[in-house]
Amino acid sequence: MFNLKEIKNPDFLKKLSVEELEVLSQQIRDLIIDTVSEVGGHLSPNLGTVELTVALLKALNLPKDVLLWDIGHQAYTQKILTGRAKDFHTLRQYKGISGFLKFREGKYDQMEAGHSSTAVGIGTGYALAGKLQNIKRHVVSIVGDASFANGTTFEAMNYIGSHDSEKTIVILNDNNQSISRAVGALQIKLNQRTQQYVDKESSEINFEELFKTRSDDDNIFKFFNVDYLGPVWGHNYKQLDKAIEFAKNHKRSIVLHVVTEKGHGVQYAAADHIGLYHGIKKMNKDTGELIGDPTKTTREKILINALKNEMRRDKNIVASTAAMGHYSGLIDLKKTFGSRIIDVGIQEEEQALLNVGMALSGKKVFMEYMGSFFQRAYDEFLHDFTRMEIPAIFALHHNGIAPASGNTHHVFWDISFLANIPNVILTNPGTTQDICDLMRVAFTIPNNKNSFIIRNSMMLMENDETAKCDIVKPLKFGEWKVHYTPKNIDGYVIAYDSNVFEHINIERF
Ligand SMILES: Cc1ncc(C[n+]2csc(CCOP(=O)(O)OP(=O)(O)O)c2C)c(N)n1
Repeated sequence: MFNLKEIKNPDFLKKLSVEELEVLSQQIRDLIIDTVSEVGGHLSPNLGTVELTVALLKALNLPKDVLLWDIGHQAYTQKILTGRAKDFHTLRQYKGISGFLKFREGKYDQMEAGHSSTAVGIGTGYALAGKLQNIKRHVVSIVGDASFANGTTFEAMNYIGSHDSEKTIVILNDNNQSISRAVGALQIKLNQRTQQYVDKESSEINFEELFKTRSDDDNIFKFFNVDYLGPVWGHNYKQLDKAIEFAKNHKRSIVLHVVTEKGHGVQYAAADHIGLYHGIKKMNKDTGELIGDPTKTTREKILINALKNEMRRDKNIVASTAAMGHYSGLIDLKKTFGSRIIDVGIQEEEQALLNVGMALSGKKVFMEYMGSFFQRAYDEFLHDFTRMEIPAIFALHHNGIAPASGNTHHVFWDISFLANIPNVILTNPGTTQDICDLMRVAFTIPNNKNSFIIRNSMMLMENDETAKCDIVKPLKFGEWKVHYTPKNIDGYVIAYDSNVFEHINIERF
């Protein structure tokens, strides 16, 4: 048994046998489950990367070598093995351990993120700097299969393949899932490859042979002039050790295709393909029962319910998401509206451009984004929608401060970056009934030439959380709602969002 809380750095891993590594992995899994079931956090992505992280920390010499986790939501094992197990109970709390990589937590966190698909590009920078500074080190970027499909990763691959002297190792952590079901052509291809070739049990794989045979295959990485090794099973230490060693000794940049299981080691999490255990609040760790009813009405769900009414009323409306439709419920509308509901995967820019084409063909386009991920589509918003006066409706969910996720997920920059763009109507419902009313306004403006934005707050109004949009009263432009008039007026508070009600309470008491 290991005393996880006493681990200061991962050096001790180098001496451990496979049996000892397996004991350690179980202890790490237990700590992750114990902690996340109490304080919340990313569960299944972390259960899926325990062995991969241990094998990498054993094979590399951090922080001399560079290990970059894309998004960083799956790096709990790295935190536990680099001196942070003792503070792990503070996960995602004020002044506690962040749910993502954070420089302030020490030298082992070599990048920061929260948004996807940046690790491979940052890896190219570390590799180039290594060459310029004449530093001999390994640079390893780990990216999930869903995040691989995002344009930023492809831009980095395009760079890597034409810069032979800047070697990087890209680990494709392929669990055949995004938060929920993964989509897209890359996913289909990878899945075919995995089904055909992955061998979970073998400890006798000859990696020289594997490299020669699989690299001859028609694969997208070869097309980018980057070598390929895999697939290997990411929960088998014998395979992982040899594959990582091969990648380290290989002279050229290489993609190591590691197949993992999201939720590995915990039956209910491994069986989940909806995304229930991707990120959780609290849970009964024995049964997997999620505490704090995840089906509870949220403002996203109210907005999507309003959308459903609008889509029934107007057959010309199409609605899309970028891999987040299970949170809002948008993806559930697929049963009713079929191909009028689109999930493009983690491709916020493609989502915008797809909708430009549809709008130019006469469709009424609705796009939902989690507000902070909308930053990815800023250029398309300005260059392809508002500049050309193309009418569109955007719902930006989760606005406000994101205390548990932290500053990568705060949604308030949008106010300043949207408010100064012409042809934008920026709205923010106060009550949940306002959401219904605003949705009707958005879809019925005659000859609209604007992008109509509905910022949708993270907060849930206790007093009217059941708004079902049965009755809709389109709001008028430029009209005020007076919610409360005090007897002695010394000044006014003008507010928007659900904060309106907090201001009223401050004033009253
Ligand atoms: C730009 C951006 N869009 C959306 C998200 C929300 N998000 C967080 S994790 C995730 C799924 C990532 O899937 P994958 O890269 O395959 O990693 P896995 O969680 O399966 O390990 C998504 C969509 C994000 N973090 N960043």
